[in-house]
Amino acid sequence: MEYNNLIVELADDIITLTISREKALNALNKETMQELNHFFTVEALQNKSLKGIIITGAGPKSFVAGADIKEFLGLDADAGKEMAKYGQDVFFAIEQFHRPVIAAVNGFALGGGCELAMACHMRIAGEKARFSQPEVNLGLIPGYGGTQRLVQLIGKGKAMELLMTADMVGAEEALRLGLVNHVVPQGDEVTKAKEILLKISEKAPLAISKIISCVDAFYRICEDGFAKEVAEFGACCKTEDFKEGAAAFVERRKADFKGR
Ligand code: DAK
Repeated sequence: MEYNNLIVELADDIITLTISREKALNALNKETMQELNHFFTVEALQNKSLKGIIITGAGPKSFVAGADIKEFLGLDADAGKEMAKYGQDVFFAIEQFHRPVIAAVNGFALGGGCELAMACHMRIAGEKARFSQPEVNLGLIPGYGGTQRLVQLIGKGKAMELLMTADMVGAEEALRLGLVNHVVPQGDEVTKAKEILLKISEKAPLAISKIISCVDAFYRICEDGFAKEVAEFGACCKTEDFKEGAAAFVERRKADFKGR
């Protein structure tokens, strides 16, 4: 399949998958989510000698700056729930992929971008990487698993703080929190991810796949949490605050939330 928003490059049996919407800081629009779904559930499964996948963002500035806010305008509760469920399923496909998937975070990883990185098996950050779940600025909550995977990775207290304040953390702080595995000089993220994938590729492939499914099994207890996230995301889409938050972003002004 030809992709409009993904660049797929194969070298040494490793695929580097670049999210490529640089003008929108690689924000995940609907089409990009559909392409990611096709890539992980169809195309990547056909490569039998695949050693692993690296996901990164096009350009010097951003990994993925979130879901595409311009597509949110006019989203109602049912469409919101449907979108959250679809996105969660795409990210489950990444999380459960049978070969290792590493996020090479080269810049902003915000909202859906941070959620995408967290769905990968590991994260390598460049020095300029910045992480945040800023959904509350838009009158929303994370919809692609952020309320669940952030807690899994960094623990409840700090996850509560980041989810409620929308604070951005830099690469070193992300390393300290356990959100990323390594921080490398800016521009070396893909190289470091490749180095790790080549090391893993010397190990028994079936054992590696089983590690992924067993570690995943530990977290399946959270399935209810993911379902709750979908339901509450849909509920947010009905609020006036959400309409105000999304409009304020597009109009480049501060949102005036009324709690309705
Ligand atoms: N969506 C759409 N366009 C975006 C974008 C985004 N998330 N982020 C940036 N852009 C666009 C900007 O609008 C701008 O485009 P033009 O206006 O020039 O056409 C271009 O990218 C460059 O951005 P800036 O001019 O703003 O660049 P700066 O360097 O000044 O600022 C920034 C960079 C990353 C700090 C800023 O762009 C920013 O704050 N971006 C928004 C970050 C954010 O709030 N992201 C969304 C997080 S919420 C859902 C499931 C999940 C989610 C939503 C729905 N459903 C199930 C329905 C997840 C939500 C999120 O991800």
